[in-house]
Amino acid sequence: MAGGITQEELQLAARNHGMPLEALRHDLTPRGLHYLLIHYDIPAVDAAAFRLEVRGRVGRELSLSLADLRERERVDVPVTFECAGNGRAQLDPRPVSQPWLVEAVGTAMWTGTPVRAVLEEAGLLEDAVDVVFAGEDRGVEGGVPQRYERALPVAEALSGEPLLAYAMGGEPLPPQHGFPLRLVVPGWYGMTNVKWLSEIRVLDRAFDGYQHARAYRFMRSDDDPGAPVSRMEPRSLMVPPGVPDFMTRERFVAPGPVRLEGRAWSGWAPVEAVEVRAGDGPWEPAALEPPLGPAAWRRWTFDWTATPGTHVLACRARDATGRVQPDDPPWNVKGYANNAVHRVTVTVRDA
Ligand SMILES: Nc1nc2c(c(=O)[nH]1)N[C@H]1C(S)=C(S)[C@@H](COP(=O)(O)O)O[C@H]1N2
Ligand SMILES: [Mo]
Repeated sequence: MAGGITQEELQLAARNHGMPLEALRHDLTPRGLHYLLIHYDIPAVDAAAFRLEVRGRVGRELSLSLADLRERERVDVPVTFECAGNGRAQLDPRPVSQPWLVEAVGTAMWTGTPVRAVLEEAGLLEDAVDVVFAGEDRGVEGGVPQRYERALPVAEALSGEPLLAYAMGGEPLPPQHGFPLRLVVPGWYGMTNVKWLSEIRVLDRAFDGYQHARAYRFMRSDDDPGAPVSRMEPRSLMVPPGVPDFMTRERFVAPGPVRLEGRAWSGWAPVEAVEVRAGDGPWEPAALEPPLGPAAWRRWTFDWTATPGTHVLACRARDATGRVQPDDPPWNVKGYANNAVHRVTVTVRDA
């Protein structure tokens, strides 16, 4: 499957767009340029009739309107999202699903209220194990009819970080990003951030729904149960310098000094270093700016002197756990977490 993509992959790619890499220039991804991933259809949710139901292994069930949620403690946090399938289309053989190259990323200011206080108010029973977050959207996946559901272990749900978000960039969520309410879990891959959220269900056992048991696992073969996908691996991307060729998107740059720039993030620990390499040259440190927040990307810059010829520019990030972007990450069946070094081919010539 190294060859051309199928009509079905194209159908997915036309619905689910990435962030144009030039938008890495913005601290917060402008509305509409944030990437988008929707497994089924965007559901129509009536905000006036909306309730968030909290049930299961709780002392007291809750039913909260949007007004109830807006009256609670309000938090604004910049959070970088990345789809777990980002980089999938660069794997060989290519896993067939949404064919992302490297652009399934974005950072937004999310506004909402902490999950923890809502769970504390409901009162988790002592046997609580997993907290399921269920969306209003429905579909069939792998032959299994379902609504989109993901869970967090109780300790993560109570960590204080996960938010019930009703605004993005200071405005109500747009339909495609989960109107009127979504979960936001800093540091985890995108699938965790359940959109069109309408139910929180506390279980006394590990959640075994489709999006845990079958999807979002690192599998080496079709019958490998695999380990679950959770936090984002470190990644850096660069704004492609110069101007593109329309079809190939190869870059053309004039000779002389060029300021390269990009962003880097990791869901495991702060990014500590970004390095840049031109052609077969050495890896050299980029300058890092402070992160926008503990769960958002950092800007980096690197001054490069462009000399005539064709060069492959590369960047890689390292986080405080020591995780580094690999040249070639290990392959897995569903194509998750391909955080290979970002490479951009540039031809340097006079304009
Ligand atoms: N209800 C629901 N939530 C969902 C999804 C979905 O299909 N349905 N897609 C998930 C996936 S795979 C990703 S990567 C993120 C994407 O969020 P965004 O479209 O707001 O960028 O939403 C997640 N939340
Ligand atoms: Mo995703």
